[in-house]
Amino acid sequence: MFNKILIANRGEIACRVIKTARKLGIATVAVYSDADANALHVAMADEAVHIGAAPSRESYLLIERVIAAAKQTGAEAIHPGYGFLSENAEFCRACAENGIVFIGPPVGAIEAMGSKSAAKRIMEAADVPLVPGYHGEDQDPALLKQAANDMGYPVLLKATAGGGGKGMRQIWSEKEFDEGLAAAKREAMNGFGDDRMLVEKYLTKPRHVEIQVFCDQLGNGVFLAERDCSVQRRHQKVIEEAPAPGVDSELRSKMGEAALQAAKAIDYVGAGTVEFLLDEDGSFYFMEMNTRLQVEHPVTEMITGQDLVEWQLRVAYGETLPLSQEQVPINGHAFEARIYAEDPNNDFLPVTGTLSFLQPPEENSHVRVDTGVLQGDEVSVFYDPMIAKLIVWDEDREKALRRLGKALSEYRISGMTTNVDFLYNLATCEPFQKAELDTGFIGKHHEKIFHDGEADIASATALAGLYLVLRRAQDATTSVSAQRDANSPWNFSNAWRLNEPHIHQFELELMGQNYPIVIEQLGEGCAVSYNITAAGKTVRAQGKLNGSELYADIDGYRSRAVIAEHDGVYSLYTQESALQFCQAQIDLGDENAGAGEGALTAPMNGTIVTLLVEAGAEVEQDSALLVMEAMKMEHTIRAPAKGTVKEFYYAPGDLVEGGSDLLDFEKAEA
Ligand code: MV4
Repeated sequence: MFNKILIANRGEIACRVIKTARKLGIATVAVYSDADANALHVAMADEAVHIGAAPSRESYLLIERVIAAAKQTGAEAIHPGYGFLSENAEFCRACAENGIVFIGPPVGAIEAMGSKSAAKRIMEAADVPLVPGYHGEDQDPALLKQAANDMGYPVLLKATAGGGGKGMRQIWSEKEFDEGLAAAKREAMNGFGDDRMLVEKYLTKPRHVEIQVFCDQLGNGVFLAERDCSVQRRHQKVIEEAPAPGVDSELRSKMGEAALQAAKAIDYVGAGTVEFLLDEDGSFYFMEMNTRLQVEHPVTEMITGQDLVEWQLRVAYGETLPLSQEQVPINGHAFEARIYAEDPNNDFLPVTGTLSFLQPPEENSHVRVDTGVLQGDEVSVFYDPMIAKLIVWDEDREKALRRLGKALSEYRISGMTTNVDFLYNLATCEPFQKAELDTGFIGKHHEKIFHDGEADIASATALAGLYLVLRRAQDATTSVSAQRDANSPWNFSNAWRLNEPHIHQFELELMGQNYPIVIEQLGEGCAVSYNITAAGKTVRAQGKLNGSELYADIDGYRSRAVIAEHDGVYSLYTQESALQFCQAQIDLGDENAGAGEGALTAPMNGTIVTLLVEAGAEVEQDSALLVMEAMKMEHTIRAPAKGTVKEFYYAPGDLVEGGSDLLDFEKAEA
């Protein structure tokens, strides 16, 4: 087995390959760009070589730099991962020319699959089923039209030089053909500099079902079941699963044998994926073949119990396949959801930023997280904004899907927008649960998936208010007891006159709206409870804070939430949702906020009960300054910002009129 390999990639796949190499006792070399100097894959590798600036074309795509790094470190082989140079024939050739093993297929296989139309011709010769159509060299419009008429409408015009969904045009009737062909040719010439077309029967509700194949250098080949990747958005896979719902063992064998025929037709070696369009009637048609390990390979690993990177390393080293076809097991069901830094409510535009809070679900035999980032890392503009792949497994699809929903609800990320909520909505919507899959799924069920359904504001504000009042109690106990005699009855945040309610007031900013919250504190000691009034609703609440965990009971409904705070913004994660909120800033200079310049006024007529800090004290925002009693209720007056209490205007026992200035407060310099 190899002693040392270089991973010519970054992010989660680089980390993933390093893990298997480490398992096999193989030393690893990472390569990294300026932007990845502190990346996880660099830290995980035994050695690392800087190969250039952040833009991929100045680092990860520079063949000579990658080869030089391998030679500098004595790496015997290079794993290309996916993307970057993984399907680059020139790179594959450069490895061979430098005596370095390319962990992947022979260069001829890469070249054969590089052209969509050449690939189709090879598959046709190998009796691999193709969509009925025409993909010949003769591009006479009359011939193309005759082909369309012969196969029947609708047909799909595909630019030969296109791929990944680019350069396709549907033609629904003969009278549309001429204009449609002319438009498709213009677009292809503009987009690819090549206006050659192929014409195919248009499958209106196909599924994308792909077969994992593996071939060794000794002529052996097996298929490791299939994956359903129909849930895509603009040809980007979103959720993948294995095995494909509704594919029985007979259809699996047919597709698997067809995939192996395709692989054998190009003398394939290594991990490969043959993509098929599966029609509603069970017919399947070759779409394309990918000559690399796919992003979604983990779902195959979970149902077969195989480590496909280990297979790649063994096959590249010249070993025979670890299993024969009969020995390939298929157990249970697996899903993969791709966690992205992108905004589903803004056309999925990628977002950048710092992962200020990153708490994946706990991993176990059912939950796997493949990631290349840690809390505090930047998601930059230079690379694919994938944060992680969340993979789950269970005995059957229903159980696995339940695990996916739960794991997604436990994936807590703040510091940037992600697609986690979108994935949760998708995984839990009824059509997906019923496996009503086809490549138009997301478009068809848009309203179920994108429901930015009014987060239940009342419960959200109640939870937020409960958190803030418990946090205040915690802080008050810490700060006041630190400042004053520990035996004073005022020392405890929950110390007040028996049966006299204590009022807290907050102003929350939540989803761009301000929500005033009034919290009446009742009971004392461990029997503390609260009447929380917000968004027009009053609930009875109690709870406990344990670090970043909030155990809440709102009107008898008990739940657990996790709170992260960053720069004054709180992210509150519950089983159902994640919400961000912050305390609306009270502008000291704004007399409407009830606080004159530097002073704080009595909310109503009342009596000063106690002063909680000395004049001259420097305090943090929200520190308790004094307690006054009004209308049989106690009010704690707090510091609206970090600053200094210059002077109290009243002493305990004094009567004050509503609106009177109570003290002079000087806000700290920003
Ligand atoms: C098709 C098709 C329907 N009929 N060909 C999209 C990109 C490339 N993978 C081939 N694609 C399709 N070819 C015929 N004759 C529908 C698609 C298609 C698709 C295929 C797989 C996964 C997602 C897709 C999304 C839109 C269209």
